Amino acid sequence: MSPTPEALAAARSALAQQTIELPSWAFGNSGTRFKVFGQAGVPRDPFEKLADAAQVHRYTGVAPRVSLHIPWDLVDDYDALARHAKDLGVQIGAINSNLFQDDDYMLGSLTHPDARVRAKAVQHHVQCVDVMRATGSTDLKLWLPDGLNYPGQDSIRARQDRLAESLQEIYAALDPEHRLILEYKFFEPAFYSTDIPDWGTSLLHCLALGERAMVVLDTGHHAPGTNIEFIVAQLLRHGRLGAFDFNSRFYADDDLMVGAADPFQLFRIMHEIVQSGALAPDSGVNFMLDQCHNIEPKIPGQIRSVMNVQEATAKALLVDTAALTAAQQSGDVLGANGVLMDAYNTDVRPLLADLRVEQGLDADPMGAFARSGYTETIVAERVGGTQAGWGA
Ligand code: PSV
Ligand code: MN
Ligand code: MN
Repeated sequence: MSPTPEALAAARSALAQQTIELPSWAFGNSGTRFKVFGQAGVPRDPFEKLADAAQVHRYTGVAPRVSLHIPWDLVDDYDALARHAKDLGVQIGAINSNLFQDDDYMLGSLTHPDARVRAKAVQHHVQCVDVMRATGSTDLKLWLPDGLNYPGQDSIRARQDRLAESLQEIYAALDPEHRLILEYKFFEPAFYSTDIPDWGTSLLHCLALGERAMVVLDTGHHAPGTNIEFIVAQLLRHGRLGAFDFNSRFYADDDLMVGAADPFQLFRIMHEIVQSGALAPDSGVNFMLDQCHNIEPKIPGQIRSVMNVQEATAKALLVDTAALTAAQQSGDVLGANGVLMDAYNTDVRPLLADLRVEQGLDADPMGAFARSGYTETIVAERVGGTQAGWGA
């Protein structure tokens, strides 16, 4: 069944308001633990990363914010960086702290047995809050690499107590308009026991902190087979889904382009978002990408990712909710599943192309960027680009 004109119009207006936040680290060189492949023309500093991110916004119209990672994006003058972003038509989004590249953190950061190391990790967040003040960012994003490799290495329970205390100190350093958003990941770099391995642990810490603490769901941070849309529904039900880190995984934390590995999963996630009304700009859910483009060109990689999120969202918006509810309530299992699959199988690309043209954009963002000559310009102008941060 094709969508009615009313359903298409409603989908268009919801899509016109959607925004997706880009990670600054997607634009620098990156790789795996085996090799970082350098690409010509990559940014040499955070100012150039913002310039590249602004290209993604320029051609998609829906990517107006850029997350920073500190200290990968360390600059002397954050006011100047925020002004630069504004001049480019974008703004600074979430500030990510970094607790995974300092020798002191070998046995943990916010959970470390030594109070000196914990204090150092807390202090790093106080500095991140200063960056938030200078850039107008409202989200402080924490991902904790802390954990154990061997049973008995440390007390699992004591680490949770230390974590709760450290998080309390960080939360107390926030301004009233700031949020603390807390990511989880089931393994890596620790392999036996991770200190925030799952959404339940993240949620418990958030509940203890207060209402401005929210869970971040990175789609790559789950065991194979995990029903991620269930987690989305559950967190939304409790008003604690603060943000997504979107990416694709075939195996673990692959950080590949969102929608590449499992577009159907992305659709199912967006269906829960739409059903809960969480797509609205004031819903409090920040739709961010957390990806690295190791072998593909970076700006087009981000453009494609943004488009993949838009396509999954458009399909979710086209679910015939009345028909779905009727089928669900009458116990029509196949009918209900059919309604969902009809929406998933709709080709939404013409709808999105029309919407872009209506917004004064090119119908084909990938082609328009390729034709712009931007890649050739940066390849000629930027010599000696640096790494995204991984392995830097
Ligand atoms: C950790 O794997 C993670 O997903 C966190 O979000 C980090 O901040 C990010 O990767 C860095 O790329
Ligand atoms: Mn992440
Ligand atoms: Mn990750």
